[in-house]
Amino acid sequence: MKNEAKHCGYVAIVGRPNVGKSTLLNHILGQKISITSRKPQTTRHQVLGIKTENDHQIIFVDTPGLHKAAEKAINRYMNKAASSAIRDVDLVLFLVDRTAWTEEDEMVLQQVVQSGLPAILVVNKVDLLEDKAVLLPHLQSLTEKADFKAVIPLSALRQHNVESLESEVIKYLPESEHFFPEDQITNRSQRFLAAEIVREKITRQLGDELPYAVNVEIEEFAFDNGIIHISALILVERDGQKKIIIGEKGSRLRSIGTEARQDMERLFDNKVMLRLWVKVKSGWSDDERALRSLGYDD
Ligand code: GDP
Ligand code: MG
Ligand code: K
Repeated sequence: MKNEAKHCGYVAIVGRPNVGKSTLLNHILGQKISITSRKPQTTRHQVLGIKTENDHQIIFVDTPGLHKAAEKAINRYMNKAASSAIRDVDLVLFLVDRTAWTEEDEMVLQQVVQSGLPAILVVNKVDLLEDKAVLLPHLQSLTEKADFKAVIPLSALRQHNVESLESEVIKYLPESEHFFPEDQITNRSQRFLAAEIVREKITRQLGDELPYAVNVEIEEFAFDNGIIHISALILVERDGQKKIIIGEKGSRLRSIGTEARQDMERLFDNKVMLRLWVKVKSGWSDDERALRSLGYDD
């Protein structure tokens, strides 16, 4: 056995909605613990992704994208979660999209710079670049925006160049005992992950009608006779939203349930029996007290 010093540290993954933060985290961990979708702001809660390899343990913090309008309570909560993730970490990974630079990127950049933390700029989705020649001058211009430790172009989805990022990241981990057992990949419970999976399927299958209006609570999570029995309650704000989720003769809800169950079986490596219910609970996204009781204050 080698007798090398152990290293362990926290790494925040920040960037505007939809740049690929959750996709990157899931692929680094080799497991789906953070939900992804084409719509912005699918990640509402702070999720830790833990990767232990040899003497290094990296604890990733996935964050909701920072965004401008914080009118509703849920938006305020999300902004708070995003900016608090930048504190108390050893390194920041700042994700941007291949060529576009937006006002939202600029906002996140300000937070990164103000934090004074070492930061690596990750330019994601390079697989979508038709003309690779535009990449170099773009990387050059990004380098000038701040004093980044490194600038790494990659594709989180196609898994291109993700290893170079990982080998760069471990340089910034302080010498420390590991905080988590080596086989633990997340701080979240199976219950929490089950709720996130249901929410992801709803977000993916439905149009923009239901941006923040949906919340999922796990009412039952029980292991019985080799099967995990899960009951999930889908809370919406209005009756119309309930109808959309249920769909024609329940078809939408069934298809959400099928996809969610398949993902759960893969994640938990076990047969799953999933029951879904939809209930109207009006105004939950604009009521901070209701948010607290649903677990948004952690
Ligand atoms: P987040 O909001 O920053 O967490 O972004 P997500 O991880 O949810 O990704 C948003 C969308 O971008 C999803 O549809 C992903 O499949 C897609 N995506 C993420 N990374 C890549 C990539 O490297 N290449 C391509 N083509 N799409 C990506
Ligand atoms: Mg995300
Ligand atoms: K997203």
